[in-house]
Amino acid sequence: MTGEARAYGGGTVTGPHRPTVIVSSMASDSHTWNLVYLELLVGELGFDVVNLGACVPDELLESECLSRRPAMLVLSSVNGHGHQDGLRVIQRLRALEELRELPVVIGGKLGIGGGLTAEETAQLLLAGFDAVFDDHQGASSFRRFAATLPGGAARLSARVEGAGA
Ligand code: B12
Repeated sequence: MTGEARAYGGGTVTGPHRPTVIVSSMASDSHTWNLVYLELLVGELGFDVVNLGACVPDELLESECLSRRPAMLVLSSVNGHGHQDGLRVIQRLRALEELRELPVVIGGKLGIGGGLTAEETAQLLLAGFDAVFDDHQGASSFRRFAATLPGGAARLSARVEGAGA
């Protein structure tokens, strides 16, 4: 199947090479529709998506990132433990030389008391996340972040042109 045929939505992204983005939950979280949503969104932005699914053990996340060398890792959590899970996971990934530069973002319903506090968000960023998208921010800031990845801006404009916007 060609890159063009796999493109989601109205716009067509041409070109044979689509970088891979890994979408994943973390160990404690069994919710799945958030991952389906992200798979569609990231695909629409012009990337090939590997969706690791729910309740992903830290070891599997690490080995998938090492073997696939994705353009970005997108972590999603909605069960309220995302702040805790995220801190543990990012520390593990950033401890590996090979994954120090990998763009890693986290989003969803990350705490149990509504949105994260500024301090909790800062903890995640300091621990190594490149961006935190707690639910109150919406998807547009995530789209803007994805556009900053290598080839990302070109992908967005190719899509806008393809959609006739
Ligand atoms: C369905 C559901 C379940 C099902 C899940 C089935 C399945 N296969 O997914 C079951 C019954 C298993 C379940 C279990 C639990 N659930 Co539940 N569940 C829900 C429910 C009703 C809908 C979730 C859903 O599918 N939404 C549709 C998807 C598409 O949207 P979403 O998940 O909201 O994700 C959106 C955003 O968060 C955002 N997003 C998510 N990730 C990311 C990442 C990035 C990078 C970005 C940019 C955006 C983003 O984009 C998505 C689209 O807008 C919600 C309540 C609700 N109405 O939302 C509660 C809810 C998520 N569950 C909740 C809880 C507490 C639990 C349990 C702990 C309950 C319990 N005591 O056992 C367990 C946890 C199990 C576990 N180990 O994780 C809470 C979480 C509270 C919190 N975070 O503060 C919620 C919010 C209910 C509530 N109001 O209390 N749950």
